[in-house]
Amino acid sequence: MAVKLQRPILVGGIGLSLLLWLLDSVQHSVAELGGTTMLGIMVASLGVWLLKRPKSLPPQKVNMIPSPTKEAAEEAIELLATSIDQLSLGVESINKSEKISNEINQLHQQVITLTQELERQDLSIVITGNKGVGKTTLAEILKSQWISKNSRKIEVIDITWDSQWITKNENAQVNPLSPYDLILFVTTGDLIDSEFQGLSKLTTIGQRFILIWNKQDLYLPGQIPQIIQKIKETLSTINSKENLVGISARPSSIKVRKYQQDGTIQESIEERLPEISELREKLNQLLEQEREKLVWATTIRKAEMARLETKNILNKIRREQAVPIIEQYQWIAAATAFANPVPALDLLATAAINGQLIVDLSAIYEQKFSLEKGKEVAVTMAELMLKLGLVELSTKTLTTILKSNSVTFVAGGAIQAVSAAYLTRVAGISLAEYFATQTDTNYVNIEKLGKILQRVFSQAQENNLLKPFVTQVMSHILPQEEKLEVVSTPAK
Ligand SMILES: Nc1nc2c(ncn2[C@@H]2O[C@H](COP(=O)(O)OP(=O)(O)OP(=O)(O)O)[C@@H](O)[C@H]2O)c(=O)[nH]1
Ligand SMILES: [Mg+2]
Repeated sequence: MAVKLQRPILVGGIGLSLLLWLLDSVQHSVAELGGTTMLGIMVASLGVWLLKRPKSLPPQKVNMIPSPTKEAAEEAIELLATSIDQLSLGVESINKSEKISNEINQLHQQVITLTQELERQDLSIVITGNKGVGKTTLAEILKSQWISKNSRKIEVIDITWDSQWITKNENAQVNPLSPYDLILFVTTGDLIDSEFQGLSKLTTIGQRFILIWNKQDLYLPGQIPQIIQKIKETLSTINSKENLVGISARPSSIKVRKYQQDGTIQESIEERLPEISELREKLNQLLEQEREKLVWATTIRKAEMARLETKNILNKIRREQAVPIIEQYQWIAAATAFANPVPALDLLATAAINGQLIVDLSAIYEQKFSLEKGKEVAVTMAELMLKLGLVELSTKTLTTILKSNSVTFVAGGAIQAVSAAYLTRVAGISLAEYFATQTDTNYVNIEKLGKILQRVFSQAQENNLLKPFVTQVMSHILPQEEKLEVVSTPAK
């Protein structure tokens, strides 16, 4: 995957660093600088900022999700209950472990908890943002200056932001921020691309946030309005213009020099108080107007996460049922090809991918293909594997492995047997993975299946599993005496 540069949206990184450095070096002696000098610095820095300012960003397309309702939350809980029922049914026929029984019990309990949570009065807030932006400082200030004065119970925690939560994960709603009602996303003014992508994604999955620009004390007052306007422009592309507030959770102290009447200079350090009034106001307003909606949205996300967990458990159980079936067909394919060697490319059509295997797997995943459909999919898969070059590649690799064992290679049909078994396995595992993600029963998404095939195939190649696999296939098809030789012949 291409690495995305951390491109600042607002201000060129260098320009801003220069500005901050400039500021840092002047702020301690601000008091003694004349008004003209200050003006000069401000004009110069603004110039740097304007010059470095990138052209406006192309508007991002964001799917806005509808405002959460209690009905939507109830529906999400119902959907969860249905999938738990499906899981319970799925394990009825098998000898389920204690672990699975516990997991199912916990899921049932979650349905009850979530239903009660629809009326929840307490609120939870998570502060996130990149390292060092002032998350912990803000959490402390909020606790002492806002939460303690609030009649409601409010929990606040802080977690460092990780953009991989949402970029690496196709189910973006499964992230550590999901269980919280509100996200306070802290930056220090320079909104970088990955932060914006994060906010954009949070919007699409219905996670409410306030973007907090902290450390405003590091900027000159004249710069702040323009920067705010620019961030708001960016936020308006995700309908979140109103979600920006500026604060200084712990402004730096400043050194003040006073000229005494006798001509001496008296220096003192002046501490500045935290400035979070805009945030407090925003939070109060949010609590007053949207508290219930925040709770419903969280309930929806939690129900959705639990539903995905339920699905994962079910798929794990199904997979455990699928593997022995795939293995069974694998040995059949090997034996058939061994007894009846055909050119490698014909393997697929004859033995490797069996329509009946597809029917059996589809039954495990509740997609019940007819034999006719199974055969049709078998042909499609065979064509796909040929097209993707998997047949050629695996034949080559397996031949190399077999050649390192002269005895087995001599045995006619060995390469066909091993290839047939291997391709059956790759096809079977891929299908199982495909079915696991599928809800639509009768349509096969070739593109998606192709991607899974390639992934399963390359995983098997990487994991060094081919050598033991070859040995396993050979021990299944060769008579007893030859088996001994296979084992004892050292690899060349
Ligand atoms: N100038 C200035 N400094 C601040 C402000 N808020 C926090 N800081 C400083 O920024 C530094 C980092 O603050 P933390 O609260 O530890 O930041 P954090 O995001 O929790 O950091 P990590 O946990 O390391 O990711 C500390 O030195 C704070 O004093 C502010 O408003 N202005
Ligand atoms: Mg911290």
